[in-house]
Amino acid sequence: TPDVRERTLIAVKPDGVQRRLVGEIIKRFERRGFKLVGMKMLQASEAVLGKHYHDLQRKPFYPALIRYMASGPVVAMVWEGHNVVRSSRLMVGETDSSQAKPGTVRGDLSVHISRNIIHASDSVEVAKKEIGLWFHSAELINWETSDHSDLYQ
Ligand code: DGI
Repeated sequence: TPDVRERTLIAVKPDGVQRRLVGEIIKRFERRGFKLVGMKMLQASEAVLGKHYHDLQRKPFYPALIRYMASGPVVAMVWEGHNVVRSSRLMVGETDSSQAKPGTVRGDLSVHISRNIIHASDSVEVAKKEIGLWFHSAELINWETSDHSDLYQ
């Protein structure tokens, strides 16, 4: 039986919210068959963003990245389902929007790496850390979808 409890953090970045792409992005994950288990709009603090992008601290683009991510609201979500981390990365596309394939969120909706509209965790381990950073456990809802047997064996 497939592990249907895997979770990932998806965030619509400030440019995605400004461009009114929240609904479009949610639609893609819903239609794929993933389950939304947490969602909130917030303006991220530099403290959270510093932890979230800890590994990029020494990159030349880091200060601009933090400024951009703190510049307006983001919509943070936790999505659940079989292989959701890997599948989401495929749905989101390459980091550099100009290399992202058509059919992906970035490849359909953005043109530059510095404004790539969406975040998706890049491994199951990282997803656990990021979900813990962005959400309190009480903000995540355990619920059953009525179409489970249409999505999974
Ligand atoms: O997991 P990703 O978001 O696809 O990529 P990442 O974790 O390597 O980088 C995090 C974000 O940092 C990415 O979504 C956009 C930004 N970034 C990464 N590399 C560059 C960059 N921004 C600029 N301007 N230039 C870069 O080379």
